Amino acid sequence: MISNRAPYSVRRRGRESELVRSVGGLASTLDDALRIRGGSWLAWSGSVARKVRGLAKHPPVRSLLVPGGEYRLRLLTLSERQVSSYYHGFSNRSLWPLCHYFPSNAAFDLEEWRVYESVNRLFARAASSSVPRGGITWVHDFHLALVPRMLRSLRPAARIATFWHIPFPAAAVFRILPWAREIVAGLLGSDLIGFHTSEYTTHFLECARSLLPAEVSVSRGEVRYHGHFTRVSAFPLGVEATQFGGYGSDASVLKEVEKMRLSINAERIILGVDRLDYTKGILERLNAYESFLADNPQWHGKVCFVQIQVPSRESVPEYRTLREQIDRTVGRISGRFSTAEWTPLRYLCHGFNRRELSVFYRAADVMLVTALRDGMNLVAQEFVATRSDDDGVLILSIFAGAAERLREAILVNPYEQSGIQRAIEQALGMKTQDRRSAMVAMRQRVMEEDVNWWLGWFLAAAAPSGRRAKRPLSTATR
Ligand code: GDG
Repeated sequence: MISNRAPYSVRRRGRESELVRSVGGLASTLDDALRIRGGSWLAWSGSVARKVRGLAKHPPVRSLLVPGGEYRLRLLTLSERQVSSYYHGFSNRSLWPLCHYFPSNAAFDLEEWRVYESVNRLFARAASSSVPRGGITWVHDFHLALVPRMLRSLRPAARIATFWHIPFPAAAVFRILPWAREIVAGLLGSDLIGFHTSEYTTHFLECARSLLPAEVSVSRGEVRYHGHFTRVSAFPLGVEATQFGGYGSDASVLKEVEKMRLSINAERIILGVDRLDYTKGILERLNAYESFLADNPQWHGKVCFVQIQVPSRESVPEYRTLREQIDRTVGRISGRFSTAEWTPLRYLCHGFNRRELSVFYRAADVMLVTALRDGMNLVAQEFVATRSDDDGVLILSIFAGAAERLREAILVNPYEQSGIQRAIEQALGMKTQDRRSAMVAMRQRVMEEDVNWWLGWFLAAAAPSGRRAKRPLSTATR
């Protein structure tokens, strides 16, 4: 496994260091899979070294056994400059905004690109010593797009599979990136490239065709470039559905749900859960809620919108500005509508673990996911998985990858404020029977096509015989 962040962080305890597992998320699932299969995981340590001799060319790689000793974690130390240019810079300020259709938020800096390239080379070099014989090297995400080709040149026989976790935009947008060709060529060092949706897959293939002298079959999802064959396909990621479903019917969780509903003291609860990011459409959602309240006085005193927001990327200026805008908007709405008895909005600006999130998911009547673009959006699927009561309404952006799987949600274009407002009105007025039939249909798919279904399918497709791997029917058939 090769990814930017590791599933563990290192904590110092006097002279000793200890590995602390990150809570929840896909990393934990992949960690579990490696524990079963064995192997190694190469990632940036997450910390920044101020001065280490020879860091730029030969960074120290710390090799640690994960607790229990099932596999090795190999952690790369990066310098301050490397982290700021490769991670905060090129990854988060060039690729991220462009892939989410925000070219105006993107900055393109030659120096940052060069550092991105050199850090990708460090990863490829470090990985080349642990390429498994007969096994798969799995590269994750946009931080490491050049690694597949670099690793291929060092280890021509390696079996390399890459999963891209964010949207892949239309060729007309991706071509804005001055190094678009290099990124596409870099990814094509893989034997398999996976995306969340068929739309992203097609976009990537069209980029390969228009930017490179490559033979491309869009319909078969195949590329031949410099004599190397790559299969490109959609593998929509699922969630830890069994765990969330379990929380949704756990007696102690349900007790907390009751307590939460009593303390929020509203007939209906609307919920938003996001990492703070301009791609998530938080501001758009708040504005729509404000106009909903302005136009629907009959709901005053009866509805509460709970927005959970986990701070992220605070060193990138766009994120700091957004945080200020959201803070101001929340203040404006609360000030405008709150009364001594009623709080129309609760704003929780910190993270929660899976069990705590499940209490919110289960307590909500309406879940609002209004991402302006989102590779998949796991939160929407987690909400559905938790609803073992088959109740609750999901309002979902058409620009989230999850909309392909959750077609029975109330689908909205998040760029249309009045559309979000109408969806809120519709959701609050929906009959029990209609809520149930939509939730039952969505839940069946989320439970069947869970993260293990995805993992098994992707690994089968990544294996040397993978060209014949078909989409499995469901987890039940594994
Ligand atoms: C990227 C792509 C794609 C835990 N505590 C909190 C919290 N978590 C967990 C959630 C969920 C995950 O974090 C968030 O996943 P999302 O998919 O919603 O969003 P990104 O972080 O942007 O993830 C995305 C994903 O990669 C996987 O490929 O789906 O499109 O952008 O599992 O349970 N989340 C929040 N608050 C917490 O307190 N918001």
